[in-house]
Amino acid sequence: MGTQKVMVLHAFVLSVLLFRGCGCAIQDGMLYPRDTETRETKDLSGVWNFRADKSRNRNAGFEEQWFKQSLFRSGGVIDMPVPSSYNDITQDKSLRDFVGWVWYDREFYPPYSWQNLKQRVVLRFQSAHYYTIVWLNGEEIMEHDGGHLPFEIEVTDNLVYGQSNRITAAVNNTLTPHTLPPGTIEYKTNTDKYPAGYFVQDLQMDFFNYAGIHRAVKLYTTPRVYIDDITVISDISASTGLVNYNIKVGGDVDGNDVICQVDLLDKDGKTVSSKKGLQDQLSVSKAHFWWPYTMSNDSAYLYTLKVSISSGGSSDLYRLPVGIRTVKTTNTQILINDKPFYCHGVAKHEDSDFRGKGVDLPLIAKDFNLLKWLGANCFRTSHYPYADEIMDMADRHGIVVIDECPGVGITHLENFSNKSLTHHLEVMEELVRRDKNRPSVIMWSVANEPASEFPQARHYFKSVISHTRSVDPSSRPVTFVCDHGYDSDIATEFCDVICLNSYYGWYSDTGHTEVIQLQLEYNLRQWFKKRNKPIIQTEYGAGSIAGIHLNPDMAFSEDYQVEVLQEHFKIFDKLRKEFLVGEMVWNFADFMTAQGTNRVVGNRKGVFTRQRQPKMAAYILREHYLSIINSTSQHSRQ
Ligand code: GCB
Repeated sequence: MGTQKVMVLHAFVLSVLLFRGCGCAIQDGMLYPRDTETRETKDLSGVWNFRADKSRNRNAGFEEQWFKQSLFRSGGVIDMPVPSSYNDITQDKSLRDFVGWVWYDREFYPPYSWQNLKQRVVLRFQSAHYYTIVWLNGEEIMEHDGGHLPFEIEVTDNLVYGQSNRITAAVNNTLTPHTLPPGTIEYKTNTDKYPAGYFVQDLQMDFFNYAGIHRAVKLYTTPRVYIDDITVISDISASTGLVNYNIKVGGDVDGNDVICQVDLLDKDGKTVSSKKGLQDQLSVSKAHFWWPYTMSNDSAYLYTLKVSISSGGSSDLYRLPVGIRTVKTTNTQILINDKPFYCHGVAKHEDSDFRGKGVDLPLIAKDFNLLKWLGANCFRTSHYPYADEIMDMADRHGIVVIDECPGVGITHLENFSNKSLTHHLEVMEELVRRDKNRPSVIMWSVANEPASEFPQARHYFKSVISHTRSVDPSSRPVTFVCDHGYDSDIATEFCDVICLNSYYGWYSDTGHTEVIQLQLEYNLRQWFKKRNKPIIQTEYGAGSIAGIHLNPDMAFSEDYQVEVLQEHFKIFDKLRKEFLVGEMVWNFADFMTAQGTNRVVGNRKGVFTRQRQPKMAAYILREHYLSIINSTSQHSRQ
């Protein structure tokens, strides 16, 4: 096969096939699967069969129809844990760096009790990276474009009882100019240097493109007439909490025939307010508001919204955790429940040894303990939506979240095309649908460091931001994170809060900590002058290799990282009294990146190592955050 032909084939496999646009996944409410008296979940996490399609055109799986029978019948398989990234599980370098389709399958037996005609059964992937096609018993049932967010399909009529059922999933990690994040496939055509058909994936982001089934796969049941979606918007009036709710019913029913009972329960299970009807307002006198843990001794209070519906002989019940709180901004403040909130936290990644981006409860629990130990009261989900389990913890622990979509690396002209924009709008819809009821989420971030100086950026971000506002009924602030100069950016005017990344003393004037204060203060003041909006420094920092100490310090020593941070603190402490509403160090922990000469087995700007042990920087950050907590005595603010 000539080089030209192989190139064409790659282009076909990695782009056209990626976007067949079936769009058959459920597009409705997609409430998180929970066990209730009327619903049952079955977690299909475990060890699945796995094979990467290493054929030259990456298309053997489709040509040979691997989905038609058990994967082991069409070739060799290996054990692959779900959830997990597949990249770091084996000793095979070509699998770690693989680009293209990988195939998974597993069998399961649906319980006879589900055969009851009154049940719907739904198959849900909590997330898979990046493009996924799913078959059940050899029949294609859904596909989904994008990682980090759930997708699902009703499979009631596809299941067979009394014998095993097989789920097959093909997942492709290829990033193109129109995916989020975007990337490009580069074909190396010089046959003096590269084998025929050679290509590499170029990334426009600074983290490893971990791939696979990253979160749980679940089956869950609902009754035939079911609670499809719940939207909650809370408000406060003096000490009274108001919960506006709207319930969408799914199934073959007219909304008028549905009886709906809504109860709000406190932590003791006591009903504090009740209403009948699909849409109304609940009122709670002397309510416990949802506060960040640094603002109250009674923080992170979650009520339970118990929704019960019935229609004909069918009834459904769902319980949603609800926090009562408001978020507003002025030109110099973020207000939570009308009190000023100063965000002192971190930017994170979903990243750790072995499982890559696979959801991992011990790691999640450890990270929240570390956040509390640091005195951090917020984090940004840089640079993509994090797992529900992480967001649940934030709700429960009173840690505030800037919820970011995977719009990282929008830096090439093609990334601003209508095709990219359309996808970006859909992703924001999916993110808002998933997280709209979370009290911890105080702001949406639609992108990280886009080319906001391009003329196309104005229309693009105006559209994404206004669309996000229109789909979030609770009017949370919306932003994108900017690394361009105040004099070149033309798109932050649509943001409610200006979020800025800069690396004084690191990417510029490396080694010169003496210029940090001057440059940082000048930049922040210019931005405030330009936009007259509150500002968060969403990234700043320096890399350090744990264990390297140098005095006098130099870049990559722990000592240098400490000095860079401390110089920033001085300006933050000053501007916090004016318009600065937050600071977030880059990064919480060291994380894996693509290989490159400026990355030492990953990005080392963590204040913790990748194994979550503290560097010197973690101790001084802690001291700084605890001093903020003490100086603002935020507990007494309410
Ligand atoms: C940034 C990016 C982040 C990088 C970081 C760095 O501005 O937002 O993704 O990892 O800088 O360390 O270069």
